[in-house]
Amino acid sequence: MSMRSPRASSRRQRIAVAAALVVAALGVPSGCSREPGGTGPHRPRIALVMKSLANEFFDTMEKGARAHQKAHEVEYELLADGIRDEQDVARQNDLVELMIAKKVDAIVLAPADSKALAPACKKAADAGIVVVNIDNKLDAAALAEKGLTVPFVGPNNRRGARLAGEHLAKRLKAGDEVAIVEGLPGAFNAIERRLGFEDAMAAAGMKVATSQTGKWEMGEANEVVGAFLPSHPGLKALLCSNDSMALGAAAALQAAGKLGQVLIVGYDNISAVQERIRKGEILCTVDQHADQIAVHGIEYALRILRERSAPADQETSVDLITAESLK
Ligand code: ALL
Repeated sequence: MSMRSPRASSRRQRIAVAAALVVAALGVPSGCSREPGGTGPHRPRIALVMKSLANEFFDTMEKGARAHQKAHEVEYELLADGIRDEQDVARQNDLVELMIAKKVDAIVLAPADSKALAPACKKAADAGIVVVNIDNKLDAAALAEKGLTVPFVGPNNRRGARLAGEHLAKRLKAGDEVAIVEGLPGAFNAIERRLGFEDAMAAAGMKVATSQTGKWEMGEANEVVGAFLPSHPGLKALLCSNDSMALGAAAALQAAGKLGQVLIVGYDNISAVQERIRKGEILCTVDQHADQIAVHGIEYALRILRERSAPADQETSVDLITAESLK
């Protein structure tokens, strides 16, 4: 039979006090909600809603977020989910609705479509849920129409694409023909990347012979590039708005016997593309630090919950990745 000694119970009390001090020092949000029917404050629940988990970019994003949560376990709880297909906007909408039903404290969202997700964000905000937009910016007009302000934490995609385009331009001569492989047209970051590529090509005097969507997908890009290659035999480069599409473009060039002759630019810095850059099959990509994008959004959401303030947008970094920088 075990009896609790006064020494053991006072040790337990000391541990409880120490734990409370740690929690206080870590600044657990004061505005957090309470367990239903419970008495003590609970850790805020942050929902991370991503796009296609089949894309390494989002897998890296999720891993980064999970590592951050593990290191800040006492501060918050993380619920993470995403869609399987880049274009499944309806499913992503359902995921946001599900998080609203779960009464999370904040939703950190990388929207698959900049306009279509605005109503779900409004619904979340009306339910008192903090919404932080990451990665792909929500459409300003769609938000204004709903009378909603949602802070954006993410990169300047036009600048990132321009960096890659400028690097490519050094390998071309004025008047050379290039093609752009765009992301989904309803995504603001897809539009911005096209504009960034166009900026760089215009500044260097290149001719954009065609610009078509590969819908962010390897297979789609493979098809679209395979289809336009024969009608543009003089193409010198393909500027792809993400790495999945750069891989699809590389396969199309390989099938046409042109891999290595037509330069390829990607965006995301996924591992498969790093390998191709080292081999000289892809010229460069852009690192938007996938592992940190959601982390910045989560930290931002925690800050809003804590301070109940509405901080301004926050720009995250983009870096050019070349064979040189990978050494
Ligand atoms: C964007 C990301 C990545 C990704 C793409 C595909 O929002 O920034 O570039 O490859 O989505 O979903």
